Amino acid sequence: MGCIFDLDGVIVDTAKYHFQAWKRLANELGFDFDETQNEQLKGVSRYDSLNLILDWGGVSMEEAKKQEWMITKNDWYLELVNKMNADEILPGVQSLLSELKEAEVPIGLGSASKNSTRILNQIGLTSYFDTIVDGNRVKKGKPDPETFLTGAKELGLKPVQCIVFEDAPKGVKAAKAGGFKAIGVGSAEHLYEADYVVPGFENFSYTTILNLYRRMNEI
Ligand code: B16
Ligand code: MG
Repeated sequence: MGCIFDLDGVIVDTAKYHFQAWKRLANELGFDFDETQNEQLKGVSRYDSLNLILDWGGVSMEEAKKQEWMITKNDWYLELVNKMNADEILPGVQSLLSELKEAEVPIGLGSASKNSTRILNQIGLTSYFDTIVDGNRVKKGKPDPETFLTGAKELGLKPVQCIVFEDAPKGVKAAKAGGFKAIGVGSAEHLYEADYVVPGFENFSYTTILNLYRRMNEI
C-alpha cells in the first residue's frame, strides 16, 4: 500500500494565500470575487484559475498579458508563502507522515502547484516524500489523473494499491479516473465522489489508514 497526498488543503492551508493573491489581482482589474467562488479554484492550475477569474470579472486579455499577471500573482502569493513555517502544517499531518515512514509505506506528493517544493521546504516536510509530482512535471492537470498516475509509477505501485488524499472535487475526480482509492479531506457535501471522507487528520493514524484500505478493497 502507498499513500499520495495532495498539498494545498491537505498538508497546509495555502488556499487562503491563493485567495488573497487572486483577490488582489481581481481588485487591480476592477472587480471582486468571494470565498464561494474561490472553492472552484481548489486543485485547479494557475493558468486555468486565472481564466476562470477573468471570466467572473468579464475581463478579456491577450496571452502575453495573462503571463504577466500570473507572474505578478505568484510574486504576491510567494510573499505570503515565504512567511510560512512548520506551525502551518495541518493538525495530525506530521505525526501521520512519521508513522507511515516508520512503517516503510511509500509516500508521494501529487499537487497541481508549481510551488510545492518551496512550500514543503518551508514547512520542513520534504524528506518524508519518496516522490514529488507537481504542476511543473505534468502536461494535464487535475481532473486528469496524470499527476497521480505518475506518482504511483514512481512509487513502484499500481493505482489500486494507492490511497490518494484530496481536498478538491477535481482532485478526487482525478484520483478516481486513474483507478485510485480516494479519501476526501474536508466536507462530504463537496467530496461526494470520494470513497471515504474525513474532516482532517486529527486522531487519524496508520492503523486507521490500513483499516480503510482493507475496507475499500474488501480484503
Ligand atoms: P501554483 P493542490 C493547487 O494545489 C491549488 O489547490 C490551486 O488553488 C492552485 O491554483 C494550484 O495548486 C496551482 O498552484 O500557483 O502554486 O502553481 O491542491 O493540487 O496541491
Ligand atoms: Mg488541494
